[in-house]
Amino acid sequence: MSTTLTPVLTANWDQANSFTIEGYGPYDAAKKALGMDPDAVIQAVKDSGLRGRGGAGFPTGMKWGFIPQGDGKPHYLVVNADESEPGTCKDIPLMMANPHSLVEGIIITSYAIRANHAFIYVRGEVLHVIRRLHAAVREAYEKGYLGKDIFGSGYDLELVVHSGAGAYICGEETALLDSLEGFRGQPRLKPPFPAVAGLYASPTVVNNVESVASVPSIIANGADWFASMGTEKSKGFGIFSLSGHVTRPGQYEAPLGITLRELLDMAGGIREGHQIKFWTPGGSSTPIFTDEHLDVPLDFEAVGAKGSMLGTRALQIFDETTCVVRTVLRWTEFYAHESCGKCTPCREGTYWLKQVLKRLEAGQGTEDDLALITDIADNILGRSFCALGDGATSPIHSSVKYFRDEYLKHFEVGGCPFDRKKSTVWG
Ligand code: L3W
Ligand code: SF4
Repeated sequence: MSTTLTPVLTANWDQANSFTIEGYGPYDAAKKALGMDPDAVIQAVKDSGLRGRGGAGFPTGMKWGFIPQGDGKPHYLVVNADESEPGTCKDIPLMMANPHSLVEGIIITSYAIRANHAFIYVRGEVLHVIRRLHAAVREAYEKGYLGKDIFGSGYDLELVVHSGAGAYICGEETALLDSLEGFRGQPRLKPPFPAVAGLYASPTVVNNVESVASVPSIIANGADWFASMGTEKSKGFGIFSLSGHVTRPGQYEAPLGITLRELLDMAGGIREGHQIKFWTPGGSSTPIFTDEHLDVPLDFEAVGAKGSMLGTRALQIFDETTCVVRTVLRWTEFYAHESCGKCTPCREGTYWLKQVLKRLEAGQGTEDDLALITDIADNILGRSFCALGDGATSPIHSSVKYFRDEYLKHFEVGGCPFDRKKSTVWG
């Protein structure tokens, strides 16, 4: 199955010096882009079909094209490196092993949108990543790839690495902008979208790390090269993060549209002697799938058609030893803790979901509690101010849909029917 792998972002991860500028090589793609008209750079990214790799899949070139031109305002690029979705673990290894693909992508993106200031907003807990980014940015300045008159093109760019303070909500793009401005991170009303009024009320592109890091390869190899991979509407490649009950968990870079069955072939399958029970296609905010979804192409459309979301391709895989109720409780505790408190459905709803799920998991619930968690989730979904609230309902609705009997079993036996020692996931 290794023929299906597309090593681009991960190509040099095994090299000892992959994170240095020497290991990465000269910024030829940036040099090429700075010799092009900025609009031609935007058009190349539009033609490639690249869609945002942060979860929503919004067309990247189209987002860049929203930045008004000749408006007299400063423009900004902000890279969302606040990766914290449960299960999502692709941007951090990418920044550790290949930070220069991100820095080079930032130069190209900033040039295209006519920005002279860019920021990497990185989550505050990952000190090792922050240090690595600072080192990479320093190297790029020393080479003259950042700063004044880059490659003699007359184009100037300053790049700042800014660390957050560890709130999941700051991965929501407008809360991130508030935090970057020095305020408490809470989502802003959209519209206006950041492309119109973002950082300091100026036109701002907020892109995910992997989206920006993919840009140099598009400029170097051409839009057609990128568009030749993937599916009709989900072009190119992406990093698929396999975690949980897998023989060889890790990052698998592959064309969009690959299936979990194919990825598992590469990853040595489910741990020996066990079978897959359920999994997330894109982190805990995406409705869970079961063994009946092993052949669903992992692209935005096919996953959506089956009632979930491709999200961040965070494939968390659980075998038959795992209690789905306990797993959903864990995720819900996370959402209740991370809810920013701005709107009532999410602030109150995630708290009540947690309380009722605790009761259900302990075998002290009733069948009415199943209806109750569904009702609470229905009152959060579509009524919350931002995607965090909606995301919190995904595990609830999908687990009740596929594993209703397992919930019932808990109060039939008066406790959790699973032996936790057998599951290596939750301990
Ligand atoms: C200008 C318009 N811009 C949309 C832009 C918008 C944003 C992008 C996508 O949530 C999802 C969420 C998580 N003019 C525009 C426009 N835009 N219309 O397009 O926007 P949106 O609102 O669809 O998504 P979002 O609010 O960015 C992202 C899901 O991803 N997720 C990922 C979570 C993981 C992390 C992490 O760990 N880093 O965030 C997992 O499923 O639930 O649905 O830039 O401005 N007319
Ligand atoms: Fe805050 Fe949750 Fe409301 Fe989002 S949905 S604004 S995280 S309270």
